Amino acid sequence: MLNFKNDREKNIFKKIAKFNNEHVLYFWNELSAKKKENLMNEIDNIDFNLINFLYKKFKKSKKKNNNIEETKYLSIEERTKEFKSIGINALKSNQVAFLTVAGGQGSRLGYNHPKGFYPTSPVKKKSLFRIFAEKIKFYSDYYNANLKWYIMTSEFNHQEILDYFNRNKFFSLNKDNIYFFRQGMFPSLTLDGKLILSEKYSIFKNPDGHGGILKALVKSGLLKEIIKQKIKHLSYFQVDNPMVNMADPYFIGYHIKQKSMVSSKVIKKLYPEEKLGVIGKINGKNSVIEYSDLSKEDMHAKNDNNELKYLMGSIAIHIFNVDFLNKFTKKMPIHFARKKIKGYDFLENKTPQITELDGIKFETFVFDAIPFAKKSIFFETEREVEFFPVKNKSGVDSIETSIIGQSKLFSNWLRMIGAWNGKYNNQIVEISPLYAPDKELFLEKADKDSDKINRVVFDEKGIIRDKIYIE
Ligand code: UD2
Repeated sequence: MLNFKNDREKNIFKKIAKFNNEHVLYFWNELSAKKKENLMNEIDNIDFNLINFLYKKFKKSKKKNNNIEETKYLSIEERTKEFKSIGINALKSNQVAFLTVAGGQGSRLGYNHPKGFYPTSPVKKKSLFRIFAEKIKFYSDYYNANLKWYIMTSEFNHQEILDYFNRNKFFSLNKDNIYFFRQGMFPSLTLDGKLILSEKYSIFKNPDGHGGILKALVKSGLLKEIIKQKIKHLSYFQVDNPMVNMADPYFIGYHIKQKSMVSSKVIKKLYPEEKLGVIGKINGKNSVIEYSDLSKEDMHAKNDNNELKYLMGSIAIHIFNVDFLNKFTKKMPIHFARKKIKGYDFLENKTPQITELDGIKFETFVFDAIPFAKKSIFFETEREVEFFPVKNKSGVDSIETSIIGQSKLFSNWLRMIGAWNGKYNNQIVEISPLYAPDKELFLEKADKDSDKINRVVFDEKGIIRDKIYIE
């Protein structure tokens, strides 16, 4: 028999009973007043009608062919110097700011801290956050600009990330130029549509997907701030890719020249199942169709040249026009993912225990804004230059593949200035972003530094060293 002391408690029970979720009050009688308050607040904040609606949608959902038509993208060969100079002007005049999404749980990596702390650079094992910070530091100095950095966190990791930046003295960036803001959370459900109790007094919620970014920017007041600072374009990237070129003047310039509202970098997929959203038109509108929403048939479809019909994949590097974000009022579609979630099991005739439950996570995706944009563009980049994500413990997109990819890329930069004459033979190579964060800037600087670089690359006998770090 549950004991409810006052009207508030009784009303909470009524609400929860109406939606058949009484199990979340299973431990009610043993909770302290504070814990009861916590649970009641959480229940108060749940929109049960929305949850029921989504659950019904989930039950009916099946992967369908999406009637995707092909769409255009700017190929690497089509880049021009004009884009570069437009991009550089925008960077120099502080019209561009950076936006990183770091609110995810990184469960695939099996790492107990926020993914941004993960040691990722080949030699110095710099964390992802440090690598990004050093790049931003370089660009700020190089362009003599006051470049701002917005980082989206979630309840899972907000404080830990803040403490980390504080501990590391904001990696020598101006602390006032870095902003942290939390995304929203959404309750997960069991496969039979029930809420999950992760603690006796708390309901399990997952971050609401990177599509929650707009809501979070508005709620935190940062969007207003961004507009006030006359920032026009937000260069968006995920926390998992150390080689992102977040200040790519060609991409920024093309985005501006085309008056694009949302721009996306794309690469050629290596194989049909590669976990990249593919680009195409749906109902005549540019879109990214997430790999998990693509039917098998579409995934493997070929065109007349026997190439994959949906070949170009998004690598989650975008530029958003601030004015577009400010006027955006559409509701983002919600996606479902089946996940293992830790929570109490409520099996009959058994005291509930914490276990791994089969659950459903609801999320929104930031690229679902693309079809709502009056103008959007896709821009090709090279996988070997810009895409070495760290997502899995081992195998594809893991730290091993990332380190090999980064080392090969850096050895190629050295080859271009004549400081690498042999084969790449599993050497571990790193060029600090503080020396040069991308190829063009490296070539510009390294030409004058060849003696120093040769001393780092070769040993006394003129043999390439196994570990090379240029700073
Ligand atoms: C993402 C893209 C995929 C492709 C690939 C390239 C999605 C849904 N898919 O796949 O199409 O471009 O990247 O690497 O994005 N995050 C949050 N809050 C959340 C959820 C995620 O900030 O609620 C962040 C997370 O910290 C990470 C990024 O978003 O930086 C990617 O999330 P993911 O791991 O779910 O996406 P992934 O790698 O399957």
